[in-house]
Amino acid sequence: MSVFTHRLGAAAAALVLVAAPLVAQAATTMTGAEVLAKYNKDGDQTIELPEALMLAADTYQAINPDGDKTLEPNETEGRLTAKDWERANKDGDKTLELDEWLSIARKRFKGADADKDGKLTAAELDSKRGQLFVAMIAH
Ligand SMILES: [Ca+2]
Ligand SMILES: [Ca+2]
Ligand SMILES: [Ca+2]
Ligand SMILES: [Ca+2]
Repeated sequence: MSVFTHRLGAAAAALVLVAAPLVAQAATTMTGAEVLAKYNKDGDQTIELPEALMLAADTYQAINPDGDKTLEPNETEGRLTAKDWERANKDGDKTLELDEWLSIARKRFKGADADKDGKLTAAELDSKRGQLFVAMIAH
């Protein structure tokens, strides 16, 4: 391999390293405090599971601009990974139905609920797993 092509290869590898976090970046990022201020409707300082699922259902509508009853992969960019799709898309079609979407939301909520009390606090929302939930539902 010539020095020139070797350098090109290194440059390409560096580009991939730089680009990777951008691809994984959430569509919207919000802190736990911002999430509570915007989405917590009942006056406490937490998001409970029923609130989380209602919120996820709202998001499902909000990010579905073509107005059909399903999400396509381009509509979940920055929110779901290919692996989420693989796991949740039980019927194996190319679309995500509401129940499939909510099953992911429920799983991410539980993953973020470190103390397992059924509520997400600002701190839990700010955790790494909390931010996975936030990335999914922020809109
Ligand atoms: Ca609440
Ligand atoms: Ca759609
Ligand atoms: Ca499906
Ligand atoms: Ca909790």
